[in-house]
Amino acid sequence: MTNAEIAATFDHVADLLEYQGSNVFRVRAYRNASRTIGSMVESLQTVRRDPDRALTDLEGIGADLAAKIETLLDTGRLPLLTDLEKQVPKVVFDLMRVPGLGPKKVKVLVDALGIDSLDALERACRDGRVQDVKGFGPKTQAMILENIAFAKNPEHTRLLWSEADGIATELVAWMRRCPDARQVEAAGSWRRGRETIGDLDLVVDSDAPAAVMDHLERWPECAGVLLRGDTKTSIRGPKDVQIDLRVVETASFGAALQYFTGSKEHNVRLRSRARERGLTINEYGVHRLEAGASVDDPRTKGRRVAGRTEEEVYEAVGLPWIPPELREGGNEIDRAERGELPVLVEITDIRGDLHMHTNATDGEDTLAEMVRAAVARGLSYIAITDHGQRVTMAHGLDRKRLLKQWDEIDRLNESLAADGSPPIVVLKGIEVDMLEKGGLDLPDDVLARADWVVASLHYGQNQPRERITARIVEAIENPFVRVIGHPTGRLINRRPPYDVDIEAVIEAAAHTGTFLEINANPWRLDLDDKHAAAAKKAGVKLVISTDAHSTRGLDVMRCGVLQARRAGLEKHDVANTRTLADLETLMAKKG
Ligand code: DGT
Ligand code: CA
Ligand code: CA
Ligand code: ZN
Repeated sequence: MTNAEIAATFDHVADLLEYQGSNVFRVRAYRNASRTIGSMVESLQTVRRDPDRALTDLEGIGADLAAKIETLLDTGRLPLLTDLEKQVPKVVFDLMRVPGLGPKKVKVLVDALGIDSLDALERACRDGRVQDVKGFGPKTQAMILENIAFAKNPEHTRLLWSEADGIATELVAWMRRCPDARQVEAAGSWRRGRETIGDLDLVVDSDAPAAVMDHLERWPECAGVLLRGDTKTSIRGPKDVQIDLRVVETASFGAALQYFTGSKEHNVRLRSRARERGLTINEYGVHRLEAGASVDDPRTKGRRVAGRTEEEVYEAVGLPWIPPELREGGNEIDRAERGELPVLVEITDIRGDLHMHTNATDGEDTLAEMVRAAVARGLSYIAITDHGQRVTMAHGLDRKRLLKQWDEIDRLNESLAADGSPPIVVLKGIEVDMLEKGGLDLPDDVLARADWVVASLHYGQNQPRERITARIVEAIENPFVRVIGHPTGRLINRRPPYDVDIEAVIEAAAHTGTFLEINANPWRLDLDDKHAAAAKKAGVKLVISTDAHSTRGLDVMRCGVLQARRAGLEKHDVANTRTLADLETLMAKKG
């Protein structure tokens, strides 16, 4: 069994246990194990076979889970799961794919209405039977109906970029161990950094395509071969993702990488530009057309003028190299031609992280652990932004607990500074909630004492557009609010954004000098690339934040940076690329 399959098995167990109403700690243990295993690059089998290591060294894996992993590796089955599956109706899994329907709600629906399929649930909503179930009501019924349509949309079954990235990293490392492969690169939407990925595309430079394809098929995570030709093959990988491999010779490698990186629209424009110059461009290279040669023949008889590298390909059509994140067929070719491509922000430009949680609210780790992890990641400042009191579910902070946390941060900063220049400065922050009726969940006299205030909207997400927009604009106008957290509230593949007039939000942010967040959590990426580009255009500064709920959560920064790059953001567009002193100068402009 592969890591991905074992992770999925544990997730499955967690769902079933939750459906049955098991102990929350038991459920959480399986979820954490699934997350740990899902984000591992090395295979569990390798760890197990290493005499110097034990499965129990892995975070969240105790003796019981380690034994279950061994059973899965040896037999491919888990008796516990077989038992659970017998006890729980199959329909439960389909229903849980509907945004907002967790194991508990599904159980109520199944028990009360005898729902046996997604279609049956849809009918029950239309007939008005769901609203009569205790705890549901007409609003929930309408929401379920909307979300069934969302769950049925094939767009919403695409992998998150970060999930695809875990697979791509492992795959590329495997292929680079193939003795016949000279160069190996992943291309397609993964390389362009799209928020979701349909399939993975791999380009390999080799003279021995058959050997390279055999090597791919021997990958331990390969779950089946879908098709095989002379120089291309497709397999099924973890999480059912399709992997398309293309093998080319060295002279064509740059052209193939360019072609399979796409996007299709970008390639179409590049091709027509080539034609205007008497050239053809395809996955084999750029060729100068000779009399009698056909544009439509991929191995055209023309003389090859480029193909070895991507730079060469772009140069042949009179352009500088264009970063993959910009290749979406917008105005990137015109900008490249005019020498006006942005110098995109990079992960190494990021100096601070201004949104994170500790175990004072719904985070997993302590203040000290978060600070240590931030130092280890080379950050020079962070803001601790636990939830305000409205978020009761997360044990949000009231005035008293918040001031106590801030005292703790004061002491921490003093001890960090005790030996001269401190490795990091910790800002006293808070993530306040925009209340359903307007206003924030902590008073201004408390916020006035904060170094950094994030305002977010977690409740009343189904309010009408004017209400939601007014709540956010009101928060923007509060003099102490520095940034709006995850401004549209969407969860990719799970929950649509709330109905908000984003243009009005951007305008208010520009007017007041309030920042807007690019939340780097791979489920959020909020603002998205298009909205972030619109914010930049309006003169708004963005803040890329991890919203980490554990030390590991700090690692998603690069997902946010990728979206910022797709938005065309440069270093100066992102507030947290500044030194703390320069950030404070920028903050002083609000008013
Ligand atoms: P995905 O997989 O849906 O997330 O998106 P992509 O962009 O990875 O698309 P995919 O895997 O179908 O193809 C990879 C790249 O190959 C695509 O971005 C551009 C190139 N490509 C594929 N089919 C065509 C085509 O018919 N014409 C052109 N010009 N390029 C193509
Ligand atoms: Ca693809
Ligand atoms: Ca593909
Ligand atoms: Zn947060």
